[in-house]
Amino acid sequence: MPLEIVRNDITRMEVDAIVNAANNALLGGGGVDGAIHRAAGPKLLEECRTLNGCETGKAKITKGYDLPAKYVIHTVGPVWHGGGEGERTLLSSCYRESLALAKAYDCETVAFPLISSGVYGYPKAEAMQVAVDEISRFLMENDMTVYIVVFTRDAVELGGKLFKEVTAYIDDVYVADHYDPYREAQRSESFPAAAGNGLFRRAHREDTARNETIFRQTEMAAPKANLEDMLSQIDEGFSQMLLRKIDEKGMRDADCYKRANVDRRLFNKIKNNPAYRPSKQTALAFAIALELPMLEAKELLMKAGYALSHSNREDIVVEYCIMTGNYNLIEINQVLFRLDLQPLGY
Ligand code: AR6
Repeated sequence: MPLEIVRNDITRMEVDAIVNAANNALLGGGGVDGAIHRAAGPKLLEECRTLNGCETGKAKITKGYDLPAKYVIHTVGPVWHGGGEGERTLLSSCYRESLALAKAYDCETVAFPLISSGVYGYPKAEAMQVAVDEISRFLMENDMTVYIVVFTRDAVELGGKLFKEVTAYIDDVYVADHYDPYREAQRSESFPAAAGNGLFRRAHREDTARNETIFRQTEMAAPKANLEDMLSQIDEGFSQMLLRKIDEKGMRDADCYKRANVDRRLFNKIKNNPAYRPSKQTALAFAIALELPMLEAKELLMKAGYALSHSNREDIVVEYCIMTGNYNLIEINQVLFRLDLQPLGY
């Protein structure tokens, strides 16, 4: 997946390059800087001494030494002074400069911590927004897998308006869907005085009888099915519907798969194989990228053999976003991440 938010210790990331939130001297420090130097071993400091420091907003690269990563990209984030001293511009520049270096060194996978969001005091939710904006912009033009790595305790502080709305919606849907009148009636059997108790049981018996009659009538009315005929009338598949929708929207393939946070290889697999069955996360990601209204989103999902269900919290999040017209996949993934749910993409 081109952009992924993960919860991990960045020193354990098996990627081509990890990014260090360093200081101007580039001679080590606390936080993620200290952790990277400890894990890389003393040779990292030796190489850093040859770099003559680094300006705020810029980046320099070294080898990774004992780290699983081949390179460390050292960037210096701004100290937070309330937001009025160009902090956002400087922080954006850290991501841009680091990504440009990663590209120049042919890195295919890069992991960032939330630069400036520790000792330097940049509010975490805002630091995350800058990271997401800059990385997404870069990924629109480049093929790379970029991870934003956050510690568990960081994640708790990553708030946001959409997150609050979605959690409220999940609560509502859960309350509505888990209110079962029959179970309520059974529960209230131990309270003979409860009104309506017998009514529920009778309604249940009547419903069951009615359903059985409808089932028998449908069975009798159905013409004799012929399997061969049915197979010859197979519907448009996921891949076909996806390509048709891309055309109808006047999008380029790349616009669509990049918006879906799906990489080019997977998109080509889907494109070249009409019978390809993507994962549910991929199918949903394309529904979001295409900005499909609810019915069409459900149809696309169905083509891949899936449905949206209220017993699934991921589905409720996506449903809420489609209903409210929020088709920003990265934002949706941030909410899914905070809720410990699987992100969209693949
Ligand atoms: N993996 C991933 N994230 C981490 C890790 C880790 N191992 N350790 C910390 N973080 P900070 P800054 C998170 O303070 O704000 C140093 O002393 C952390 O929770 O490391 O840019 C430098 O030498 C936070 O969200 O960097 C500088 O003097 C984020 O990484 C100064 O701190 C960044 O926190 C730089 O401050």
